[in-house]
Amino acid sequence: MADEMTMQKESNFLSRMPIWQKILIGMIAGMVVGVVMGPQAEVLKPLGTLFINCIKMLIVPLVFCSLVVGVTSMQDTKKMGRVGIKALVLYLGTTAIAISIGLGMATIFKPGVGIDMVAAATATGAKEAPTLVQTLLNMIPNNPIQALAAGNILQIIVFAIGLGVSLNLVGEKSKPAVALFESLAEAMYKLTELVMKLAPIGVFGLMAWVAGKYGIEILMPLMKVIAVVYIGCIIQVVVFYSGLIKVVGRLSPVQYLKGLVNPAIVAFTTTSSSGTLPATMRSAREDLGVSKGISSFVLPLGATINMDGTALYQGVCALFIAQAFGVDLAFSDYLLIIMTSTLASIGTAGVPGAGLIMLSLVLTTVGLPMEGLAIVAGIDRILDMARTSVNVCGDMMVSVLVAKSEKELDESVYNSEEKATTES
Ligand code: DAS
Repeated sequence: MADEMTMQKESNFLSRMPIWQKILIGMIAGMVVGVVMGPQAEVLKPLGTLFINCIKMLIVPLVFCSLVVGVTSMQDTKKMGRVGIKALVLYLGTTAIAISIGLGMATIFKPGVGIDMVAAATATGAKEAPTLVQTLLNMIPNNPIQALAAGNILQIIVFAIGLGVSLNLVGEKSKPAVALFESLAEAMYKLTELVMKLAPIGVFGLMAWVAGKYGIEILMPLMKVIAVVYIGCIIQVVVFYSGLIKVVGRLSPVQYLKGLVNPAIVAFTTTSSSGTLPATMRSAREDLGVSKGISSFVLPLGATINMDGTALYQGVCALFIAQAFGVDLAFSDYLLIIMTSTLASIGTAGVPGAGLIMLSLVLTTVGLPMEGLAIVAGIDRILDMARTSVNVCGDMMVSVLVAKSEKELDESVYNSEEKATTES
């Protein structure tokens, strides 16, 4: 009887524990187990893969249904255009600031000085940068079903917006279809909630694998790069984003930072903005009071084209590689890095490691040796954790500011001390 009572108490305690504490415990436990087990911790990776696959399963149906609902909830097409323009201006502006912070940090701390690398005679080919026209044309799906099946998020966004606008224009007859999408979106939100209960276990498996794979000693020579990227990311979120929330949104930066906890941790451990989208949308709505219409429109867009953390990382790594190979950069090279990193970050997919692939664009454009990729590739997962978290924090900041400007921010939710992180 006493044992049953104890087990009951323990299960009540665990069920009452806030989800973010469970995720944090999973993360710390994973790091400890990974360091103890070393490379053998690889056996725990499937726990993380299971969690990542579950959230990947959500992405396409969640983005598609919530975007259609987001658009149909804005009957006023003019308003949707206004919201889109506000989001795009904020997304591009914050990306340019992120790159500038990255370049400034790497210029001050010079992480690459002292590492004498000699570029090989022939630089290996890099990913060709699609022209702006090509990038825009590629956003229109030839076959929307194929775009959905392939998970081409940019094409899914374009098709969902088109479908939503068309349903608005059809009017009365579209009510059953809109109702169907609304119930499908609700179902996706509920499925997200269920999948998020797996987060602590998934995070444990991912962190054990990462800690076991990298250990501590391997990171020593590259600790400076990691430190510069992480400090830059913290400045971007705690100073720049919080400052915009305070000055532009006239809202409490503390409440904004509290609302970030869940999605930031999920982004940190999964290194996937798209994969974190279900958690991002849930926290934006339930912790920060962003309306469904705004969150369903602004966040999928941001998870696809707004990668401030990636842009900051590309600024740091471009300078790190230039310093490591002794290449002097002119002012025009810095401008080139800012422009290329902005475009490269827009083109970066919200999936693990995408930023490293796009870094080759920046290196080629500025004429830096591609061998530099190999140096940073070794610690890419560690850097990806920070940059993905910033990507997600930037999306949430923009959704709050846009919702506030459209009077679609529930400030009673935004200012409440109770956050979804307090729910089990
Ligand atoms: N991991 C990417 C993301 O999901 C970012 C990156 O690789 O730079 O946002």
